[in-house]
Amino acid sequence: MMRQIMVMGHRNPDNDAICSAVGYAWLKGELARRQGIDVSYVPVRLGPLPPETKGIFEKWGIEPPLVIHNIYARVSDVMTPDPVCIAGSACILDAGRLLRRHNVRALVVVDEAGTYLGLITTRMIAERYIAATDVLEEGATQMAVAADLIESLDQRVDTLMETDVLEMRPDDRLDEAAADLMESSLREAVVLDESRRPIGIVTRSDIAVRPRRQVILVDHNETTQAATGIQEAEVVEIVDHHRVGDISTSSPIKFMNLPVGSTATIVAQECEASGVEVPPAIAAALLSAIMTDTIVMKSPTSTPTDSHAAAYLAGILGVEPEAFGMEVFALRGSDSTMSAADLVSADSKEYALGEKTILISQHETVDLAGVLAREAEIRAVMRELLESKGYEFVLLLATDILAEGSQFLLEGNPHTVNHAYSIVCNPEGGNWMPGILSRKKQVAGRILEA
Ligand SMILES: [Mn+2]
Repeated sequence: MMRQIMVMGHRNPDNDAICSAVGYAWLKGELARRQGIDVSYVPVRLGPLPPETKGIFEKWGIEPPLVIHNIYARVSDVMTPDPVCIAGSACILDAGRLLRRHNVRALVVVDEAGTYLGLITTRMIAERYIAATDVLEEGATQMAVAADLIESLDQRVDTLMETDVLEMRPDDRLDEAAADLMESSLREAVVLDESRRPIGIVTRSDIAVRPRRQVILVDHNETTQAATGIQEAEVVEIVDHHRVGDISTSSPIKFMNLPVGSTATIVAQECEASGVEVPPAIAAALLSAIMTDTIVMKSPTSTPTDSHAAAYLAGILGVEPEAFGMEVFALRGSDSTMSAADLVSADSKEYALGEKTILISQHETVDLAGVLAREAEIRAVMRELLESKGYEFVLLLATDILAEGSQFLLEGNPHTVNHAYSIVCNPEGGNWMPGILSRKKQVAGRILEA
């Protein structure tokens, strides 16, 4: 099977997390093809597509990455697929021939429709032969034993097969399945599909070495923002533009972390440096991500490197970067059709603040008054999150792209935010914070250091 490396962005994916995964998976695949390396790079995402991403993907015919919920190793990662099968009505002689021809120790027994019935192994056949010697002990002649053995060659497989076999599904978590197999009396388990057809065999030796899924992280490098099970995976590369977090690796890896406006900028830079010909769809996805992360280059996180990358991608598309950016924001749709829950959660990030966890959400808008008109509804959602997740506080930045500032709405303990900005958080109406556009540069860091 071709080695597969997943390229994934953070939880609650934003446009940059998804487009950078798509763009970087494409670039790595292209480079691997050039070098004749047999690896496939698969972009995945940990949540729904933001509306602007959906719009861009539809317009440019980009396949949305697969959604995954965790990256635990699965039974399908270790099973031997396409097991050798034998009909229940076949005889032991046939079974013996199949075992020898395929050089395996177990056959899956199926009925005429191909449905799973049981398992027949070399050990079961050997036991049948050893049982024949019982006749000898009872004083029978060697001829009688030989006759019994000859007879057994015609015996039906389904009279000898084991039916008490551990059954697995390909998507079962490997750690749990492995524990079950160690406790099972047989050293093999069968893997069945939904219609109970055998699709694989797992033996104890298959689980002796636990495989680790290989992943490339883009747009994050912190455990709390990564897929569940990240500790079990092997992180082989990181491309990011956030603070250095807590992901650790056992071997040296390529870790590209730059203080630029978007991860897509770094991906674009890599494309340019490697001299590949970027297809327009990939250029559009990457450019859209630069534009959303830098709020059309207005955010203080935006650097000359971002402008350069945007110009490079816009050149491929024959567009003007800022105009393209405004079109991307227009794809987000209006705030009035967005639920308060989406408005609070669509772009929210958890951070560890000492022993506590905080949530900082951001909603970028061109209609701040419209958002604030729904304050009561929004605060109710924030309080619900605060209680259900046990956050120290939930802070929403309602960012006005045109006025270039953010309204802070806070639920929970305001102490840290009050202290960080020398303000008193208003429990009603919130606080207008002019010039604050970047959660990362102007909010998260400041709060974590306060
Ligand atoms: Mn980003």
